[in-house]
Amino acid sequence: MMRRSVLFSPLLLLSGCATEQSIWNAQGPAASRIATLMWAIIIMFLIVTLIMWALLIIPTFRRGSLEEHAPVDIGGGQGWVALGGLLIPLTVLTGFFVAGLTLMERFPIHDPSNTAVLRPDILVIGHQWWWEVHYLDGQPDQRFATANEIHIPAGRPVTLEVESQDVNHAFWVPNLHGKIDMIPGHPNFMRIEANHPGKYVGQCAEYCGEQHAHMRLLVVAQSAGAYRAWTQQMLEPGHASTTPEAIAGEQVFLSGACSICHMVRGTVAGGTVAPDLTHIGSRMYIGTDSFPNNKAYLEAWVTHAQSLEPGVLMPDLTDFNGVQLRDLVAYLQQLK
Ligand code: HEC
Ligand SMILES: [Cu+2]
Repeated sequence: MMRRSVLFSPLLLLSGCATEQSIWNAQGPAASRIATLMWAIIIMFLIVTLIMWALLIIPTFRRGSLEEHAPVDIGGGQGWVALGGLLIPLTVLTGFFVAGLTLMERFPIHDPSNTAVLRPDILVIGHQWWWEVHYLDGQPDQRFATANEIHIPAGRPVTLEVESQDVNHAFWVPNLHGKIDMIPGHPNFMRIEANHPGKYVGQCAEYCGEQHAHMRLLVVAQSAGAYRAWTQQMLEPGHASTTPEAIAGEQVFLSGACSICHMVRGTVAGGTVAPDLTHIGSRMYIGTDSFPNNKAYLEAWVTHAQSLEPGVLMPDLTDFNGVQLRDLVAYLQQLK
């Protein structure tokens, strides 16, 4: 029993990963198709490898005359070379090349029956090292921006337009779809769909500098009702401060450096070079989905962003006393 569990531990590790960011656990139609092709390639690879090993090992157990073991160029055998070196690789690789191209064609970026001009639902702009997210759906007064946490309705395709503000990035949520490049000045499109409500973790998949590894992403798929409620919440301006701490914290935020870089809609903070903080209190993580969004991490982030994520484009801000820091974090937390 013991030995068997040790034997299967690599498999257990794989299934352990499958609950989060994983290509083995397809949660949308596009990811399922990619996974099918992946399994076909893995199985074909195993078959070819097994045959190769058999061809190598079986002759070593054969006894026979010297004549029988003569080099191939004497006894003929070019047929084997042509078969194993040319015909089989050509057939297998051409087959997968065609299968790959056919699969790519099956990812329409918008409904093929809809001939209207392509209009994406969400625009995602990559920054060093965070994601700017604009909801373009609906009427102009229904549009809003947020960052790092993308909500989508479950069971419905959503068209994304992706590009970059600085260097190349790549958008990748393995449970939902393949990778797509985010290139400055060159928009790309992708249609993602999640079969069920849930949280799907993504990651920038193109090396983009020092904090590339922390450039995580969270996609939250919700039921239609929950999604509608979320968009209504996002359309609201920043929550008015009511507690004494939050009121004091708002003053710290607006009078300090924060408002130069960050936006909180409904206040004078109108910075656009950093994540929109209008509803930061409602996000699950901070630091581009790298740390839990709680009091301790918010305090650490504001004063020591450079220790948590060295090189990140937010300086350490240490000009406040303890009370001001507490108030500032209270203000951020109530921005739901
Ligand atoms: C020089 C510009 C700049 C200033 C000033 C600045 N920030 Fe930031 N801030 C950033 C950038 C850039 C990021 C994104 C960092 C990353 O790559 O994850 C960020 C991220 C954050 C985040 C995490 C957001 C998320 O969704 O992950 C919080 C919270 C935050 N800043 C709060 C503050 C507060 C509070 C202040 C003022 C005390 C402040 N910032 C001042 C540039 C700035
Ligand atoms: Cu990157």
